Amino acid sequence: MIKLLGLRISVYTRIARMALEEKNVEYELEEVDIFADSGPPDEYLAHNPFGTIPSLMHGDFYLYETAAITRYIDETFPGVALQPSVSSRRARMNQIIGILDAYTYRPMVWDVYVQRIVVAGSGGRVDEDLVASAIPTLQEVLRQLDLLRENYEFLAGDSISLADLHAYPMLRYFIETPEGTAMLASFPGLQKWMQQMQQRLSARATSFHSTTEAENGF
Ligand SMILES: N[C@@H](CCC(=O)N[C@@H](CS)C(=O)NCC(=O)O)C(=O)O
Repeated sequence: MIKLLGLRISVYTRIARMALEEKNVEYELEEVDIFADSGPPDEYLAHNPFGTIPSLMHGDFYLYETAAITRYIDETFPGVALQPSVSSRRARMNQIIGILDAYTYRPMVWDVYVQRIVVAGSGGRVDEDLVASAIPTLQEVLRQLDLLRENYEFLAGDSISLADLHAYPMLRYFIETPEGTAMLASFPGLQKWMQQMQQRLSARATSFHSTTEAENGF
C-alpha cells in the first residue's frame, strides 16, 4: 500500500502525486498540516526532521525529498517510463529539476504567488519589494526552460518526464498572478507546453483547486 503524506495545496506534494498518477499507482493521500501554528506534528518530524512535505510510505519503506520520491515511483512501478533512456536527455531532465528546486520554487511560489494571491486575498499587505526582487530570477528561469527544451514537445524530450511533473505545479500557481501570465506570454513554446500539461489526467486528478483546472482555464 502506498501512502503519500502531504497537502493537496502543496506544490511538492502535487509533483509526487502527478508521478503516481502518470504511473497509475493506487495511493492514499494523508493530509499532514505542516503549516499549522504549532508546526509539523511530532510524529511527522520523527520520520522527516526537516518537516517538509511530501513523504512517501511504501510498506515499511519511508522516503522524503521529492526528487528521490518521483525517481523511486518511476523505477518501482510498471507503466510508462518517466526518465529518458538516453543519458544526455536524462541529464537534461535532472538539470531542469535542479533549476526548479534551487532557483524557481521559492521566488515563484513564495515570493510571487503567495504574496499576490494568498496574502492579497486575505487582505494583507503585499510585499512589493519581495515580488519585484523575484522577477529577474524568474525571467531567467523561464528563458532557460525555453532554451533547454529546444524544440521538443516536453521539457526533456519528446515524451513526458519527471522534469515536466516537477515544473508544472510551480508554473500552475505562477500563472495565477499577473506577473506569471505576462511572463509566460513572452514564451509561446512554454505556454503551449503548459496548455498541454493542463489537459493531462495527472494534472486534472491533482488540481490544487476544488474544481478542475480545465474548468478554471488560464
Ligand atoms: N526539498 C524538499 C522541498 C519540499 C518543500 O519545500 N515542500 C514545501 C511545501 S510545497 C514545504 O514542505 N515547506 C515547508 C518548509 O519548508 O518548512 C523536497 O524536495 O521534498
